[in-house]
Amino acid sequence: MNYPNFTTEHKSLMRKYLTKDVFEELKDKKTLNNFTLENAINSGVQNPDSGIGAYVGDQESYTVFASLFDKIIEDYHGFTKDDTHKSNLNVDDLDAPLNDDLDKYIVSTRIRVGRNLDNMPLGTSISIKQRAEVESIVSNALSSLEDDLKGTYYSLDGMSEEISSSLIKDHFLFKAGDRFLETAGLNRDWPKSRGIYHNDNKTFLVWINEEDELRIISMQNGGDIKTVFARLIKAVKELEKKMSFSYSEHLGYITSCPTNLGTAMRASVHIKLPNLSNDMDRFQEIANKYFLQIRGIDGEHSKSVGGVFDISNKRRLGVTEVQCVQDMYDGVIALIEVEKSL
Ligand code: ADP
Ligand code: CIR
Repeated sequence: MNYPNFTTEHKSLMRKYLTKDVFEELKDKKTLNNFTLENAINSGVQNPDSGIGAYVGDQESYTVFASLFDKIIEDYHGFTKDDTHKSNLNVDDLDAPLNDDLDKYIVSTRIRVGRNLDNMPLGTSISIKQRAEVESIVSNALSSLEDDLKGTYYSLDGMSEEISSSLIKDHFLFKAGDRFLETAGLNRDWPKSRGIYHNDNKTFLVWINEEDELRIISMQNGGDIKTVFARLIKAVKELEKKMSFSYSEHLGYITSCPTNLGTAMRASVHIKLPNLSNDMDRFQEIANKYFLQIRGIDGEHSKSVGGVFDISNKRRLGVTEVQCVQDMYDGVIALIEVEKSL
């Protein structure tokens, strides 16, 4: 493999930190699952507009390709090799009272965590047989959940176009054919062993075998962030009793994209900010101050529609789950104040 042909269009963190020296050091290395540097950077090489541009194949990749991933991790999360990750899933430590403004401006709230099974390669290098094993372990565990977490698993293989499009449109299901995931090897054998579990009112959902083996999701209309967080914690604790997740003392929960390490948590709101949308510089300045990321409303790399944005915590590693939600809450309160003044 030769050093990639980067152009001025390539803006990712991978492109920034894959110097010729780092490339020479890593180009012939591979993990026990045969994951190579070429596999790790393909998504960022093929998609110049990537923000990050790299995925790992397994937990070992974070050590084998450390000269690249340590720098990406430090840049994105502000987390260094000597830092340690901490967890806090106590909902009572969250200071997020509900008020009328939150319900007025927030359309819906969603909190998700990513998880991958211990002793299993990640989706980027998993075999068709192992992927089916993941689907079976996770869907069996889900079928034993009770009360408000009780639901049904729907396989994507055989799901009608009509049902999948409506689930995607209503923000419940991941979309097919994402070009970043495609070039990362995450869409191999599509749609085999992919699916979605949800309870009747779609406030608790689990995606199986998308970017991570599990995405555990709690969501509902309106701005009651604490209730959404409490439901997510309950679900995560129930699932932990039934399976073991890939975890490292240093990096927290192991995920295929380095942006999701640590808590693997993204707490987001869809929020109406039509005035602020006319001053994107100011909007971005507030987002930076509160460690927020701004996305459009149809998922990552999508656009805002009608002045509604997806606002979420940016940091996930080296901060606790409570802090991730607190970042989002504090930032949203600040955004609403500015929106009202405009
Ligand atoms: P993630 O990595 O968190 O799964 P995406 O940005 O790809 O991120 O979003 C996945 C789906 O979740 C998309 O359909 C998106 O519109 C939806 N979504 C994200 N946040 C919210 C929210 N607060 N309310 C409703 N839907 C949401
Ligand atoms: C990119 O580099 O822009 C994509 N690979 C997405 C990176 C962060 N998002 C994610 O993990 N979902």
